Amino acid sequence: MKVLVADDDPGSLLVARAAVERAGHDCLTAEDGDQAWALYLEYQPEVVVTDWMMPGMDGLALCRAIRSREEDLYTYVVLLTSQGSRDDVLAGLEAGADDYVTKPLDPFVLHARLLVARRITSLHADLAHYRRVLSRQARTDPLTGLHNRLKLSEDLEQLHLRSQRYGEQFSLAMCDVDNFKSYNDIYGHQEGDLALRAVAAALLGSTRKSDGVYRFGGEEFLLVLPQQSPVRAKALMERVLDAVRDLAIAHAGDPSGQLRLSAGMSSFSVDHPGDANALLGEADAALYAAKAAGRNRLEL
Ligand code: GH3
Ligand code: MG
Ligand code: MG
Ligand code: MG
Repeated sequence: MKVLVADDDPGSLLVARAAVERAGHDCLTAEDGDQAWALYLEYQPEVVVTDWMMPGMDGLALCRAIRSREEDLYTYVVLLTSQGSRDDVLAGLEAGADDYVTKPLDPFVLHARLLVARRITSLHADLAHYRRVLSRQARTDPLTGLHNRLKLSEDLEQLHLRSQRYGEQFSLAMCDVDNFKSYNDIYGHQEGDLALRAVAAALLGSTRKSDGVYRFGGEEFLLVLPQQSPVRAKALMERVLDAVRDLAIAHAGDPSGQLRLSAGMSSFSVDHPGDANALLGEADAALYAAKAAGRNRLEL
């Protein structure tokens, strides 16, 4: 681990450094709170051992600053307090310190505290890892691997705010597989699942990295096309529909004999500033029109 020790007493720093290094950790030292804060920001140590009374930022302020800043990374904070200062100990633990050691510093005691620090920081690292995994999972559609509707609502909100602020355009396209119920009826649900995965791959393959591809539900996919004029978005969507036709998935229940998509598009601009839900509704209405006009097409 990286251990930062902050103390304005050079003797105390020496003892602490020796103990930290003997325990097999890297030691950074600071002679006051401000220097400790700067080192903390630069090196992100897993453990901070800090004196209570120091020039500049004191141990309490340092502890609060660390707690207010950390996100995924947990810092284990040990306060160094003088004997008999019980109030300081309570105030320190309330400010977010994990533990305290009384001065004069006993190297053995610090070594023991570092064992605990390692266990706690590694638990926090596991926790942060699982949080990231779960967060990604919660936003991913398991069948296709595409982003799901939760991720869509978050991304769309962001994009809408950004586009409003900077006066940028974006387009949405709601896509729906034609006659998919009969595809399942003819080929079975498992083949249906494979077809949906193939469609998802075609959507990803025919859009840019900056475009968003989401599984909206069942056999419906939503494309988010940032910073695109309706004209360019329309051209892109024609290529997307082509890409799905080019998969050439046989579909006896479709008049063409192949699996195809219909899509409806809506666009945001300063002249047409609907909120995210209104835009989704417009794309859906356009999709409905595409279906009514005979499927296998894009409507605006
Ligand atoms: P339209 O051209 O009007 O869209 O006709 P459709 O048959 O595609 O429309 P409908 O909404 O009636 O049918 C959608 C079908 O999609 C019904 C449902 O069984 C199927 N479906 C939805 N999700 C999945 C899935 O995850 N896997 C499979 N295999 N089928 C799914
Ligand atoms: Mg001091
Ligand atoms: Mg549908
Ligand atoms: Mg359909």
